[in-house]
Amino acid sequence: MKKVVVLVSAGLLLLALCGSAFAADIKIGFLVKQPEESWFQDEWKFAQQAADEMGFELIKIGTTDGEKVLAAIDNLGTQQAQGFVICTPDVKLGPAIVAKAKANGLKVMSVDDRFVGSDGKVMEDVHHMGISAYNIGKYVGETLAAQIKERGWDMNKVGFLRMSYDQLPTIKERTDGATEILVAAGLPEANIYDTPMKTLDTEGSFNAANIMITKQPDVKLWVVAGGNDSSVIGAIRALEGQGFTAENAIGVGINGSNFAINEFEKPEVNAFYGSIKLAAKTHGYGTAKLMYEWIADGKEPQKVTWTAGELMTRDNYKDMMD
Ligand code: FCA
Repeated sequence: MKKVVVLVSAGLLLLALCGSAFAADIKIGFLVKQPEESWFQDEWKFAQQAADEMGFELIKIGTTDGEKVLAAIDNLGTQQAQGFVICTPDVKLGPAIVAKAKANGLKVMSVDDRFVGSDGKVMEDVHHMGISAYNIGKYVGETLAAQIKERGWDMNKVGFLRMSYDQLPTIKERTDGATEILVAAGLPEANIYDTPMKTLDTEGSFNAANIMITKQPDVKLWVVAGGNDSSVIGAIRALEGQGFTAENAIGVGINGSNFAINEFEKPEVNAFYGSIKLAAKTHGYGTAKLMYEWIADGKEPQKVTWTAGELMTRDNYKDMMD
């Protein structure tokens, strides 16, 4: 009898061990540079959806600087994760991230911000999902140009508050795209007020814009573009502080997540006209799924995927919410 019990228990143990090699044992990290930004909260939310559906464990870590990134990758290694998706706080960390991942036996895929190698070129070997930044920037420019026209403003009198953050290529492409379209629509080059932000957040945008607007008291009509919603919303707050409203200022952001929705839900219409809503679900759920299939089925994702966006305004935001 004793022998039977021992055999049965051994059998059960074996079964349990075999079972544990499947989905339940797969751990995937999702590292983001700005965990307080609604865009990244959306990515996490959708990645969690993938984890719940597919039965793997998602480890979410906010990695706001290089030190935190490297510590997080070691931490994933210790937890015996098999891979991670990352939006790095600095694209130049690419080589260090790849080396750390390798040392810990982890697969890596970047999202949003693409790694740049020591030679200054994008690291094409690393799997990546990003937005078609230049086209989305052009979409911002087209939206602003259409609004200028609709209001009958004289292009020569419009100032373009370009909230730039050129150290991040995906952001530079966005502001370049918007600039190209505005100039093609007749905006004089002299009316471009390039306003570099120290940090890519609402505060960085507010501070930079505030100084620029104060320095240009002769500009009575402003249009604002930047790399994302925060870059534009900070500037809109600075404009409001100096008396500008929807009557004489127009801003169009990028992301279309909660930061933009909050603006549309304010009872009074303000100068934040719209946002190009990006595919947060594809960036969160999609990348987590690609990583899962890579680990579980050995199915390597395609090297690079570019996603598009759609204009979201007060008129359509409710229909566009995920
Ligand atoms: C960058 C920006 C984010 C978001 C993302 C797609 O990482 O910082 O706000 O626009 O690209």
